[in-house]
Amino acid sequence: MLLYTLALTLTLMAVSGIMINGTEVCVGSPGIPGTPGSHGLPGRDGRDGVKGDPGPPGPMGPPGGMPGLPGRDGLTGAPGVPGERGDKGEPGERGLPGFPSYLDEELQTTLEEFRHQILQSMGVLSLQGSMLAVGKKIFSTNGQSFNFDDISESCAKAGGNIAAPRNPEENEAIASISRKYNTYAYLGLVESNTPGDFRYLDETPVNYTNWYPGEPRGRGREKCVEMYTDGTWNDRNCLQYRLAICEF
Ligand code: MAN
Ligand code: CA
Repeated sequence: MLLYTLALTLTLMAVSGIMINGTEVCVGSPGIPGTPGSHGLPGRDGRDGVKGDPGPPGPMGPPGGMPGLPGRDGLTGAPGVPGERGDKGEPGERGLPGFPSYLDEELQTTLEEFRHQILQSMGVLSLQGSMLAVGKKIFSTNGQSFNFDDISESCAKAGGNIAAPRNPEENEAIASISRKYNTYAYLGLVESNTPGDFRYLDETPVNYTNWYPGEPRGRGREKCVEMYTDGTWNDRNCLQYRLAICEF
C-alpha cells in the first residue's frame, strides 16, 4: 500500500510537473525499482528472558553423608492394660421416696412366692428331722460329735451358733435331738472367771438353767456345759466329743 501510494504520487508529478523556486519544471517518468539488497549482518543478542519454572527433582544421590535430623513422632500406640480398681466412692444422696410397698403388685407377688417356697422347704426339712423349729429359733445337727471349740466353729461356719436353751421349750427341743442320736450335747454356755457363774457366749448371764441335781460342782475346773439325754445339765471339761447341735 505504501509503495502504491508512492508510485501514484510520482505518476501525478510526472504528468503535472512541480514548482521549484517559482518555476514549473517538467519531470520524467521514474525508472524500474532495483533488485532488493542482500541480508544485513545478524543483530546483537536480545536481553535475558524471565526466569523459568523450577525443573523436576533430580534422582537420589549416592549413599553417604551425615545422618539426617530425627523424623517426626510416630502414630499413637495401642491402649495400655486397665489400671487397678479404685477405692469405693462415697454413697450418693438419698433418692426420692418411692410409693408404698403394699401398692407394688410385683413386689407383693414376689414376697408371696418367697413365703410359699420357704414354707415348703421348712416342711420338707422338718419331715426329714433335719430341723426343729421352736418359736423363732431353729435347731439342727449334722449328727456328728466334736469338742466344744469345733462345734462352735462349725455352727458359726453354717451361719448359726452352738445351741443355747433360753426356756423349757427350747431345752426340750435340744434334749429330743440328743435322745435321737443317743449322745450328750454341749450347750452354748461357758463358766466365767467366777466359779459357778455360767454365761451365754455373748457373756450375758443365763436367765434359765436346768442343772442335774448337785451340779454344777466343778468349782471353776469344768468350764463347759453338757446336756444329758433327759435334758438336765452338767458342767464338764470342754474336750469331750459331744453332739454338734446348732441354733439359727
Ligand atoms: C464326772 C463328771 C463331772 C460330774 C460328775 C458327777 O466326774 O461328769 O462333771 O459332775 O461326774 O458325779
Ligand atoms: Ca460337773
